[in-house]
Parts: sequence; structure tokens; C-alpha cells
Amino acid sequence: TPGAPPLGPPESCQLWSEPGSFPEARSSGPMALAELYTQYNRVWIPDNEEVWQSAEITKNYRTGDHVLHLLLEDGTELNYPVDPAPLPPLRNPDILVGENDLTALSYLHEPAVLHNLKVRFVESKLIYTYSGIILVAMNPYKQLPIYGDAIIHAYSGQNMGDMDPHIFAVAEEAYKQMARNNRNQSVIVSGESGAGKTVSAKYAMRYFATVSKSNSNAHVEDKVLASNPITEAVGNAKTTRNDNSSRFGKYTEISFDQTHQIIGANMRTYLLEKSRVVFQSENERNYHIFYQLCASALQPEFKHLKLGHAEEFNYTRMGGNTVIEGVDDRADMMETQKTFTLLGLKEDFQMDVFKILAAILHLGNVQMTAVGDEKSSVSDKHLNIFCELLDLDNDKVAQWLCHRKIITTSETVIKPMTKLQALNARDALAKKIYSHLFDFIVERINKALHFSGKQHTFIGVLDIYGFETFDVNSFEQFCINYANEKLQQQFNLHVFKLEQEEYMKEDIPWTLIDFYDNQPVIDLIEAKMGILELLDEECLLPQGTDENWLQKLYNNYINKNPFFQKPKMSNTSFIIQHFADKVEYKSEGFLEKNRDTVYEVLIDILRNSTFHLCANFFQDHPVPISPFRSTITVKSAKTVVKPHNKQFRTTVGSKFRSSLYLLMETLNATTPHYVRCIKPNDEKLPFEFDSKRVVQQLRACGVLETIRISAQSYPSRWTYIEFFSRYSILMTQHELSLIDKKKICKTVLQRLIQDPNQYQFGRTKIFFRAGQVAYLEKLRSDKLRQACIVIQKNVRSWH
Ligand code: AD9
Ligand code: MG
Repeated sequence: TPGAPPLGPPESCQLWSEPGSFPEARSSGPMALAELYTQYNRVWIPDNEEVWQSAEITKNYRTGDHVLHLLLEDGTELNYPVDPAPLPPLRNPDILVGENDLTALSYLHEPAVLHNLKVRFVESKLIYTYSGIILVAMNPYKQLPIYGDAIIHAYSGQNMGDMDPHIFAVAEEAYKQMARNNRNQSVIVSGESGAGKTVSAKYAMRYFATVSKSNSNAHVEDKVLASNPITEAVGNAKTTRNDNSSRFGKYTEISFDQTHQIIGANMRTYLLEKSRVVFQSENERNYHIFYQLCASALQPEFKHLKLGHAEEFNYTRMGGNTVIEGVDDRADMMETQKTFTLLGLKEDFQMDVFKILAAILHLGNVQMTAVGDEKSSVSDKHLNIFCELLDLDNDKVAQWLCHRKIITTSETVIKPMTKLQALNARDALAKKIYSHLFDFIVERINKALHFSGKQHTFIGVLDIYGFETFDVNSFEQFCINYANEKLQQQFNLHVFKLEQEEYMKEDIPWTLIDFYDNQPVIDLIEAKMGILELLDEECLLPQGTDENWLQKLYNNYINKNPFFQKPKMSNTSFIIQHFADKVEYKSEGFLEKNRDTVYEVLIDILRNSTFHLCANFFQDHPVPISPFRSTITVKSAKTVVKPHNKQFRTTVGSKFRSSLYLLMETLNATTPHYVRCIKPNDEKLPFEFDSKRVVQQLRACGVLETIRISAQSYPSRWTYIEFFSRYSILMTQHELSLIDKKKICKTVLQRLIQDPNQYQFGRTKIFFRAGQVAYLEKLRSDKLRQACIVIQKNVRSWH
């Protein structure tokens, strides 16, 4: 018939998702219907280079066959074993490739997702794709002309579904929902280092600043945007993965008034990587601000800081290369100063900041001399400058860099330190000063962005470090991955909630949904007797060691907790099965990093400096009390009695846990929008797609996990109308003669799919289990083929 519908899904059937079951299946698994493995259909089989390669089926598969007959794209024939190995995942018809929403794919599994992203990115140069409620953003490593104000205005006021996927579309959606529902929103950006999180977060912020420009409160949006270059100067650094890598997490709340115009902002930061201040690996740099300062050493206003080239300072030259290609540190310094000024931070304040930074650089150059095996001494021109800049007593600092006070219940002993210990004390002090400076700058930016009016709503933008795993993973990776575990849970629960709402709307019992929950791993880390608590306990013991702590982990969890393992070949590490991947952590250094001790006497010296800013850093700040712990932090009134007992200190781990707890509370009280950034290659090449790397990230950042979640429930949803128009060809004359279309759909479906567990009838939609739509499609195309044959026969007989 001339009016026969084309093969493939009609436009109206957007919710076509036929997961071939993931991730157990690098194949289409039990859900896949053997009947679909017929000649000319195509499948994906594992490939060493490209992760997956396409192959065409050359002979119909019959249940019980041991092999599937395939023809590879290079012309090779292959008998692909399928017994006991599962059948490989089916490839989508070409008509679907390039879809701007991955969930529109008929087969929704890893190779389908990968292929679709590749085609869009490499062939069409499209970097954005939706995966249901997630925006997937591939880093193009090239400036694209898609971020101008004209584009912002094009997205403004539009519906998400009507426009090409874009970070602006997500921002618009958040803005619109905030205005429409009077609800706070969050844009949650994640992805691994160099994937484009910070760039995406900045574009989202620019979008909000542009569409909500206020006339009255001039420049407030400029100020909000100005917070970025400052935090980047002090919190970003060159790493081997990213020339401008954020070494802290950031949640920026942009505040709006009743008329949805920006009135200010507030920023919360998470766990700055302090170790970078005193140590950088090869080819990495310290925080940008140090190089900006050194590049400006010769400027008259900086003369008194006695700085020089970055090559002259230990803390800036360690990585071997002090310059970044394409970056002009002197120009950036002028930018930094200008931005400080724009934020209303006066020049004398700026100079105080630079003085502290210079002091840190000089401290790093302080040399220690070993005196015998046990002792050390120091006298150095850099020490003099350090003390001069911070207004400290030279002799006292020299004394307490090389000695420590040990307080026991009965006595106080002064003990000399070895050269190594003294160097450690020096570095610990530098880290402490820098982290206080960082917090202080954030605090001042917040003050500058503070508003007097009443906040009506806010949109939060989260730019946090992504899940990471290196050859050697330590406390930092542990914290970062723990944070990502929490974010993933937040995401799962959100999807769960959405699904639940949808099912309730459709009168489908929600208990049918079986969801993945990573709570067990989170419990392993943060619950009572969890890894963090055992770590804190060990930190309290004077004789506590990394080894003893690790032993306790082994004793508590081996063979008891399925998410914890001991590596076969190592007695110094432990493995956690994270949602994204297994990660092996080396226990060495955990205690020290969690304690984050600086010798108290040195701190006292700084606390009593007459240089106000410096002294201010070390006054007692009220420390937030962890919601999980009963440990009480003693807040002494103006340093009379210092709690030397470590018991009273909040550890880094428990502080981080509390801050994550608060973050989750905040996020849960907002409507979230998710952006997952993907780094397409490690060479920073424009539009180069490395399948292996992309797959790795899709697995880690939860895109495939979401697909798994939806695969477990009813991934395909069709309205009754959609179902009726698509499958009327499968309906009998009798069925079609019924008046009630909904009734027809039900009758037909009950006849076509015998197992009633494979679908649910909702109020407006039919919900299908994975694989069912593919099965209906197969029935439909068989029917169409028969019809064609009949037509061809008729045509022939006419001639
Ligand atoms: V890290 O975890 O902070 O180390 P990010 O934040 O994920 O990392 P970032 O946003 O800094 O990565 O991006 C890295 C680099 O990729 C940028 O400096 C740009 O050179 C490049 N990039 C990222 N996104 C885009 C884009 N949309 N257009 C052009 C981009 N270039
Ligand atoms: Mg970043």
C-alpha cells in the first residue's frame, strides 16, 4: 500500500528505549529476544581497540545454536560463540543514529550509546546530547561559536525539547522552573579532570547573568561572574590532565529576587588540595596565583615582597616547568587585580593577600641544616623575609621550626626535630597558611556578593571534582570518590522519585520498581564503625599508625562486607568497589592527612602576629559539628585554654563528611539538573574520539548506570495513541472494530505478549519491560514484509 508507514519508529514515538540489559551484559542478555537475531540484522561485539565493533548477522539464529554467523565490516567472516556466552547486543537501525536524546534509541546499551555519541561528535561536530534527564557534554577542545549572547537569547524562553541540546537549554530549564514553580534549582556538573566541568559551570552562570540582568542593581551579575577568575587563580593549577584544573569543589548559589533578577550570590567550597602548595609532580604547577605574582615581581608595587622568577622558589619550580603554553601570567595578574577591584576589594586588602602569598614562597625556600642525626637548625635569608612579611619574631620561628613541644598529662617536653621533621613542619605550616588564605578569599568574595534585599529563590551550580582513580590512590582520591558516591546516590534517588511520581500519576504500583542503591558503599565509608570512623579513632591514639588502621579495616570487613576487599598482592592497601569502578587505596598517609596537624606552637606564634590578616587566620573559628558524631569541638573564648588533646580536633575526614551532608541536604531541597562532561581524548585534540576513554567515563559518571536503572523498570513508555497508530497493522479486523481505542490496545497486547509481567497499563500510557518494544517491532516488520510481498505479487500480476 502506498500509505504504508516507513520502517522504523515514527516521530511521535520518542520514548523508545530497548535496553539490551546492561551492565552484566556486554551482550543483550536474557531480555534480548532470540528471534531478533536474524539475517541482515546487526550486532555489536567486543573489540580490543574500539571497545565495540559492528557485525552483520549472515544466518538466522535458532535457540540452542552455539555460534552466531557474522560478517565483520572488514569483510571477515566470524563464527561468534554464543553458548554459554550470551548473545551480543543488537545494533540500532541507522535511522535512529544521531538522535539527540539517547533514550530515543531502540536498543539502549553501552555500544549504542557510544556509537551515537561518536557519530554526533565526530561527524556532526555536535558536543551536546541528552540522555534522558542528563545532558552529556563532550569537550571539543576547540572554541566553538555557540556561546554568544545571540545564542543565549535564542534559548531564552524556549522549551528544552524544541531546541538542540545545549548547556544553555539546561540553564534555561532551571531558570524557567525556578520562575514557574518558585523553587530553588541546582545545576550539577560532573565528569573527570579536564572534561569541561568548570567551563560548563561558567557558561551556565553566564546564562543566568545574561537572562536575568537587573536594571537597578548595576553590575551585580558582573560581580557574580567575577568570582570565577579569582577562585581559579587561587584554587586552580596546571596538572598533567588539565592546564587549568580545579583543585577544590565549589557550589555557587545565585540568588534571585521576586522578579527573577540576580541580586547576589554565595559560594561554598570543598576540600582544597593543600598538598599542592608544597609539592607538585613533574610537569605540574602550584596554584596559578603564585606564578602571576612572580611574573609581576619587578612591578614597583611588589618590590617589597622581594620576589623573583618562579624558577627561584622551591614551591613553584618543583614540576620542572613554570610556564603554561598560551598563558601569560603577568597579564593574568592584572586581570586578577582588576577582578578583585571589581568585587570591591581594595588595594590594601589585595596587597595583604599578596604579602601572605609571597611569605609562603619564601617559607618554601627556608633551608634546614642537619645537626647530627637528631637535630636540625635554620638560619636563612628567606626565613628573615618570611618573618618580616608576616611580622613574626625571627628567633621564635627558627626555634619552633626545629623543635616540638610534647605535652603529656604529667609534663611538657621540648624535643629537637630531625632535618626531615623540620622540613615537614615547614611544609605543614605553608599548607595551613595557604588554606586559611583560600578560605578567607572565598569569604571576602561572598561578602562582596552579599545582598541586602530578600532572596526569593536561588539556582546553585555545582562544579566538583569527578570520580578518579590513579595508579596510586590516597586520602584525596578517597574523599573525592566518596563525594561522588554521595552525588550518585542523590542522582539515583532523584530518578527514583521521578519514576515513582510518574507511576503514581499513571496508577501503577511503584513497588514494582527495583532500584540500584549505593547506600551499602556509603555506609561502609561513613556509617558507625565505617572506614572514616575507624580512621578517626586511630588518629586519636598516640601510637596510631596507618598499618594498624588498615589491619582494623581488614578485621572488620574482609569477607563481611562485599564492597571491601584486600588486594591479593598487597598488605598496604585496600579496595573499595565504588559504583563507578573498583579503586585500590594505599593506606600510607591517611592518618597524617586526616589529622592535618601543625605544631601548635608555630600556630601560636602566627596567631600573635601584629599583621592583622595573618593573625586573623589562626583565631578560633567555630567549627561545624558533624551531624554524625558526638565529638564536641571546644570553642575557647579568645585562646585561653587550647585543647591540645587531639580528641577535640575535627578531622579532615569528618569535616568533609559534614560538608557533604549539608551539600546533599541543599541539593535535595532543590530541583536538580544534571550535566555530565566527557573528556574525549587525553591529548587535548579537537574533536578526537577515543572510544576506550569515553566508555570508561560513561561507566564512571553514571550515564550507563541510569540506563541500567531504567532498564530494570519499564524503560519504554508509549501513550495509547502512539501504540495504536504504530501497531494497527498487527490488529485484527475484529479488534479494530471495537470503539474504545484503549481497550483495543489492551486486547491486542494481551494477545501478542503472553507474559503479563512484561507490561503495565497506565492511565495514559503503556509501560513496557526491556525488550518488549523490539519484539513488537519485529512482529510489525515481519507483517510489513509479508504485505510488501503480496503487493509485489499483485503488481507483477497486473503487468
Ligand atoms: V578539573 O576536574 O577542574 O581538572 P574540568 O573543570 O572538568 O577539569 P575544564 O572545564 O577546566 O575541565 O576544561 C578543560 C579545558 O577543556 C578548558 O580549559 C578548555 O580548554 C577545554 N574545554 C572544555 N569545555 C570546552 C568547551 N565547551 N568549548 C571549548 C572547552 N573548550
Ligand atoms: Mg574544573
